[in-house]
Amino acid sequence: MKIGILDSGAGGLTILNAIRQKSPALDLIYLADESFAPYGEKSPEQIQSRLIKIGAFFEAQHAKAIVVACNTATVVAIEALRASTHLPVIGVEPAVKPACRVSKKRHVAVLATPLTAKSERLKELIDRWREDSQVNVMSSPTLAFAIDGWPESQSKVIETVECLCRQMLEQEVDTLVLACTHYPLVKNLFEMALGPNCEIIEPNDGVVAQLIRRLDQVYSDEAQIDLSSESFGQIALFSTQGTMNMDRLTQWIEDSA
Ligand code: DGN
Repeated sequence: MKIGILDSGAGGLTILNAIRQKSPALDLIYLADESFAPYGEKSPEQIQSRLIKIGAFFEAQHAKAIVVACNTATVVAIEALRASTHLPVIGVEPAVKPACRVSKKRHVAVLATPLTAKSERLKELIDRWREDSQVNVMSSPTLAFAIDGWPESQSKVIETVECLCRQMLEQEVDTLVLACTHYPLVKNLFEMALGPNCEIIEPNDGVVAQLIRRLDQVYSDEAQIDLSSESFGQIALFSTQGTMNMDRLTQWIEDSA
């Protein structure tokens, strides 16, 4: 059973790896929309029409479900994609709920792209789950794109992460939500800059659980065969920028597995 996974670049590979670990028999088609990156600087309408095209691509590839492995695209365009395809569509959302539950000092930071940071959906999640926690929303217009440029952009990535983490430490944040799928690719840099007293929350587990639930609901017996098998399915990588970044994407998968 094939699953289509999309992101603007390498970030969604963190979700691909999580799906692979939980359900290795699924065939995974990954589309890095690099010619249109970064999504964080586009208008919602631009991302919506982009996702509708990518949905049609996955349908043509005979995918059985689509995972929008990008917070930005989820908050601004998932409904437009759902309206355009008969396939189940699973998105990724900022993990505000688990963060507010684990924060001991009741001080959470959510780090996202500018579009996610100013979205209504993030506001709703914070209003719903914050209770007595203070939740600081922080955004970086450059970090996701810089991560896509790794390793050439390494010093820029390190400098940006350190600068953001300094602000979080000054504000005595004890729980950080990585609300862009690119950021877990450099989780070690956040861990180094924040030290052991700050918990870092990623969204992967929730997305995988939701995918499995939907496959089970929509395809029942057929899905069960793939979900219970221990054999390995295939991974196909596509980039809208052509083939030049394939080696780098493959390397990310190996490094972050
Ligand atoms: N990985 C995307 C996200 O989760 O928001 C980054 C989008 C972008 O291109 N900046």
